[in-house]
Amino acid sequence: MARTASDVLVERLIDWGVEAVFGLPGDGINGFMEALRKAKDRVRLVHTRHEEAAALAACAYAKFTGRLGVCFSTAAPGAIHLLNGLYDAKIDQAPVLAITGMTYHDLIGTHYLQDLNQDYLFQDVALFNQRIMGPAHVENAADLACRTALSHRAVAHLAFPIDYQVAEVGADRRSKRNIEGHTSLSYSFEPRTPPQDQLARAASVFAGKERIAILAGAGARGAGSELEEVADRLAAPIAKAMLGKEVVPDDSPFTTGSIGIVGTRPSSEVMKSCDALLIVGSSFPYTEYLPEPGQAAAVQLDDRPERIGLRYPVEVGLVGDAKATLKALVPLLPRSVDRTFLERTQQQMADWWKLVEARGTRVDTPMKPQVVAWNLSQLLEPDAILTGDSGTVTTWAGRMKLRRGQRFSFSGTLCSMAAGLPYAIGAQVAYPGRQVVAFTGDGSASMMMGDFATLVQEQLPVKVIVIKNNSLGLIRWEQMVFLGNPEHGIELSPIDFVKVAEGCGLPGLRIDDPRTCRDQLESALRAEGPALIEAVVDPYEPPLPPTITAEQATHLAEALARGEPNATRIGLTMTRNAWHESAFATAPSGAAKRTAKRVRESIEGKGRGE
Ligand SMILES: Cc1ncc(C[n+]2csc(CCOP(=O)(O)OP(=O)(O)O)c2C)c(N)n1
Ligand SMILES: [Mg+2]
Repeated sequence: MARTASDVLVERLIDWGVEAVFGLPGDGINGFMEALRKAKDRVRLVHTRHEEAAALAACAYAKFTGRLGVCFSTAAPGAIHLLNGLYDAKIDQAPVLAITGMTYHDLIGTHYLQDLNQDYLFQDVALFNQRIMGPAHVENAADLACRTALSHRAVAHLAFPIDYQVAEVGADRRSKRNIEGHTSLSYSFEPRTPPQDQLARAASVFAGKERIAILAGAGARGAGSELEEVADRLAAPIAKAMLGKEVVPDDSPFTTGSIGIVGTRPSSEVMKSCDALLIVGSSFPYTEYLPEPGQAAAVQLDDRPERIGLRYPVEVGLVGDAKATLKALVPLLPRSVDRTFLERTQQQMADWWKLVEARGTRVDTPMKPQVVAWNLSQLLEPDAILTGDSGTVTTWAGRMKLRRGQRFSFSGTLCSMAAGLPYAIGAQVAYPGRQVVAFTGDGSASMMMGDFATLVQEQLPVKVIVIKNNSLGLIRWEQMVFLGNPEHGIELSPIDFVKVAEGCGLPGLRIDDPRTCRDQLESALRAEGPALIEAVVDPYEPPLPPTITAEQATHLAEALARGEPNATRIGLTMTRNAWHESAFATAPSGAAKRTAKRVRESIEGKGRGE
């Protein structure tokens, strides 16, 4: 059978080490499908139910492995569906290649069916973005696409006209200058380290400092042990941006866990009081959780020079690979003899974890979402991969205790809803032998329900935990706490996810009793294939930040007074929580008590509102 341009592309992808592609076919990509069919023993087709899931899964595959994630779609609508996942990859710097079908090469731009200039459309998202112009163009374009995506951790896109997909090799006229075989699979990547004098300058910033803090992000993944060595040397606690949650395990003596609104109180405290800061591989956006500009002498390590100084003024910027640079930096660092700052932080962390346990072992009903998170973190296998989502669920996941060897990621900077399940699909394809758990909200799950069936179809034993509060929970709190408005448009008519799961062919289990939560979770996690756990939780449990500002408390009180329909339930929940947590130094209980008082006052005087 004649060799087509699609065969060349698929062979080339295999040569580049691609083992799986995520997508769903259509008339605009069927020529490529045939090449995939012919190569099905060497490259896995992961058939998702939505192209967005395919792109997000490819992104997660790339994030978890560092290898190229590949997704594909038919022309126009399929390509448009890919975009959200591709933007996730662009923004979080994951190497992803998208292959999209495109209308017949000689009908482009003629208002033909599904005639969309996808290369124009993808111009912003893709760093490498080309139309394939015939069989002789495939290798050149594919090599550069793969090399660009990998070396820049970026998105590459190839738009492939339908007729060219099935064009026979040799049928097109190769131009004289396009010498056959002139491109290759060459790809060399050397982790960069800054020059020695720059390292010495960076190390000297920490001399004489007594309260050094470290902020670690996604760029520090794989450099955990070097980072712990630095932390030990400098007696410096490590606060982790959510994308860097897996950098060092939460049971490391050096970490204060997550930072930011979803983070821990000790992370906030170290940033508030540090006199020096080391930022490693992080563009953590919430600058209000960093030291005040001018407060700390800072060093930033990033492999993107343009990101040095992005969020905090730095004295020395180190441009390089995190692992290699930290390794070179360690011997130059002054050894902090005074370990008071670290030890005080460790005491606070002990209190924090007790608080997390207290929240996670409450037996009141409706069940607190933290109970599910707490039990899950106890039950996860030592090498489990956890994927998160956007919502109040981000807070519950952010405060889970990840142990050494476990991994975590989510759509971090784009913060897209509904990424949890596709991320789990990508992770499970990459690591078939590991336990993979998606921790998602009911709003997100309802956006991505079709891909429950992907778990069955593709035999991926992913466990999906849906935190069901019948609302877009995070938005309720944002409307009230950030703007002082009563909630609006955030309720969700309840979905029976157990039935949906069963309808898709996977077992479903409902948990609504905190007393049986652990046992039920345990049995669901033990299931051989995929399973869905619907955890019915208290919709009024606030995702409390580490500390509550006066402005936030005022806004909440205003919202309640202005006609928040669930004011009484919210008031009661917050009062009860403040009482439960009053013994913990790291709870925002001082502030929570104040808030509860204002809430009570505003409920009593509610009639005076709008
Ligand atoms: C695609 C997308 N749409 C909207 C948002 C804004 N958003 C962030 S969280 C959220 C609510 C998520 O609801 P759910 O999944 O039920 O989680 P919960 O907050 O209830 O835990 C929304 C609408 C977003 N981040 N992404
Ligand atoms: Mg919800």
